[in-house]
Amino acid sequence: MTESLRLILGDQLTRSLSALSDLGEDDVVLMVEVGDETSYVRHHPQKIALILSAMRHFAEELRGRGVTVDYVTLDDPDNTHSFGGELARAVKRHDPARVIVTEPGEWRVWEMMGDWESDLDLPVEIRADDRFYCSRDAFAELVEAGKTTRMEYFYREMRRRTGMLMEGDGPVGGDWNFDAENRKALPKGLELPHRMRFRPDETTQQVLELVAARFDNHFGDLEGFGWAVTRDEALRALRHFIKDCLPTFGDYQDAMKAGEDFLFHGVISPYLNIGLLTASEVCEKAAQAWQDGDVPLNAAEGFIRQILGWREFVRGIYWTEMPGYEDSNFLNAKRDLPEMYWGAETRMRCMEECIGTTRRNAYAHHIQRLMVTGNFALLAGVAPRQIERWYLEVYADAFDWVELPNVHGMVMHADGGRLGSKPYAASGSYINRMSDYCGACSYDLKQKTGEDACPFNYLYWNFLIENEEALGDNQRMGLMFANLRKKDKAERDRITGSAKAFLDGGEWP
Ligand code: FAD
Ligand code: DLZ
Ligand code: SF4
Repeated sequence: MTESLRLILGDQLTRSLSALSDLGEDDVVLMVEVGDETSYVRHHPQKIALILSAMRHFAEELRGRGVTVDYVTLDDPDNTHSFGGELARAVKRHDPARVIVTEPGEWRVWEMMGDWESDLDLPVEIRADDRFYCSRDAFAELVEAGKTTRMEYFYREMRRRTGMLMEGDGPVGGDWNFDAENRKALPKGLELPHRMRFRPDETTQQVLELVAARFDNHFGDLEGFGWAVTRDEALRALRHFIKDCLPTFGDYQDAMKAGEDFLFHGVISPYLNIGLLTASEVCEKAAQAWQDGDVPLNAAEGFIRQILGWREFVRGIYWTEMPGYEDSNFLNAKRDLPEMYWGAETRMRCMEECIGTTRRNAYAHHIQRLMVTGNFALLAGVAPRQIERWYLEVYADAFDWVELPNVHGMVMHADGGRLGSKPYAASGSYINRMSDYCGACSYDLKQKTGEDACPFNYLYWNFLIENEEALGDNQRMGLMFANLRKKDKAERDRITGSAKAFLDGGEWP
C-alpha cells in the first residue's frame, strides 16, 4: 500500500515544494497532463510546450533521485483529462492512505480541491505554498493592518520583514525607490545583450510535435521555441541576466525599441511562475550582485521591487479579493476586443510591434503590456473579461493569480482602485518618449484628431471625456482633468468624433 500520493501540478515544479517534503520510500508522486488544463483557455502553443516539457523533465529529475513518479501523458488513451479524474484513477492504482497537495495558484483549482476529500473518501492534506515571501494568511493580516492599500506601503513592509536591501531600520542608499532614475529612453547605438535561448532536447522535441499536432489553431508561433525547461537551464538564464543585463536594467526598464523584444529584462517570469526558480533566490542573487559592486543600486532595487513588491502584492490581492474580483467593471467598459490583438493588420506601429513579439515569443515586456496593448484596451473601453482572457492566453507566464490583478486592476482600473490609485492612461507622446516606434508609423503623432492623427491622442482625451464622472474626483488625475476642462466644445467634438470614427467606423469629423 502506498503511504501517500502526492499530486504535483504543472506550476509546482520545485524540488523544495511543500507537497514534496518528508517524502517517504512508499510514497508516489503523481503528475498529469490533462486536457482541462491545456484547453481551459486557448494558451499560446509555446506556453503549453514549456509547461509539458518542464513537467516531463521534472518527473525525470525526481526519478533520478529515486522517487517513484506516476506520470500520465496527454495522449494516454485512458486519460480522463481532469485533475479530479486522474487523481481518482491513481487512487485506484496505488491505494494510498492519504493524498498530499500544495495549494494551487488559481482559485479555479482551489475550488476543485475542496471536493476531493469527499469524492475520494480519503484524507487530502493541502499544504501552504511557501515559495512566496508573503503567505496568503500573512497578506490577509496586512490587509487588516491597513498596509496593503498601495503596493509601495506593502513593499516597504516586505523590505523590513525580509531585511532585503536594508541598513538597520532604513533602506540602503537612503531611498526606498529609485524609479525617478529608471525612466530613460534607449540612447542610439547602445549595444544590447545577446539573449540566451535553449536548444530543444529530445523530450522537448516530442512535446513540440504533440503541441503542433493538437494546438496549431491557437494564436502564436511554436517555431523558435527556446525556453529553459529544466532547473539547470533556468539557473543559467538567471546568471546570464544578472551578469549581462541587470547592470543596465534599471536605467532602461521603461524603454521600448522596434525589433528588440527583450532589451535588458529578466525574461524569467515563466520560470518563477512554474517553479523552476524561486522568488527568494532570484532576489538574493540580485542583491548579492549589488553588494559585490557589479550592479548599481537603482537597478538592483528596481528589479527586486518587481518581485518582492509587485509580484507578492498582486498575489495577495488575488487571494484576498477572490472569488468575485473579476466581476467588477468600474468604468463600465463594453467594447469587443479588436481583431488586431489576434494579428489582424493595423497601421499602429506600436501595437504591431507589441503584438508581434507576443506572437513570436509568448512574451512582451512590462511596459509593452502596460503602456501599449493595455493602454489601448483601457482607452478604447474594451470589456475587462475579453482583454483579461487575451492576456491569459498569449503569455508564457500567464496564470490567473498574476494576470488577473495586473489586467483587471492595474490596466483596466475595473476594480475601482483596489490595486492602483489611478489608471495608467497615456497619449501617444508617452509612447514616443519611451520608444522609437512613432518615427516609422503611418499615423502622425503631432496631429491630435482626424484620420491620420495618432489614435492614442484622441482616444486619450475621449477616455477622459467619457469617464469624467467616474474619475473626475481622482486627486492623482487632477492635472489631466484640469487640461481637459480647458478644451472648448468644438475641440471636444473633434475628439469624440475621431474616436467614434476610429473605433466604430463611419464619418471622420
Ligand atoms: P522583468 O522586467 O525582468 O521583471 C522581473 C520580474 O518581476 C518578472 O519576471 C516578474 O516575476 C516580476 N514582475 C514584474 N512586474 C510584475 C507585476 N506587475 N506583477 C507580477 N510580477 C511582476 N506577469 C506574470 O508573471 N504573469 C502574467 O500573466 C502577467 N500579466 C501581466 C499583464 C499586464 C497587463 C501587465 C501590465 C503586466 C503583467 N505581468 C505579468 C507583469 C510583468 O509584465 C511580467 O512579469 C514581466 O513582463 C515578465 O517579464 P520579465 O521576466 O522579463 O520581467
Ligand atoms: C497551464 C497548464 C497546462 C497548459 N497544462 C497543464 C497540465 O497538463 N497539467 C498540469 O498539472 N498543469 C498544467 N498547467 C498548469 C495548471 O493550469 C496550473 O497548475 C493550475 O492552473 C494551478 O495554478
Ligand atoms: Fe503608436 Fe501613435 Fe506612435 Fe503610431 S504614432 S506608433 S499609433 S503612439
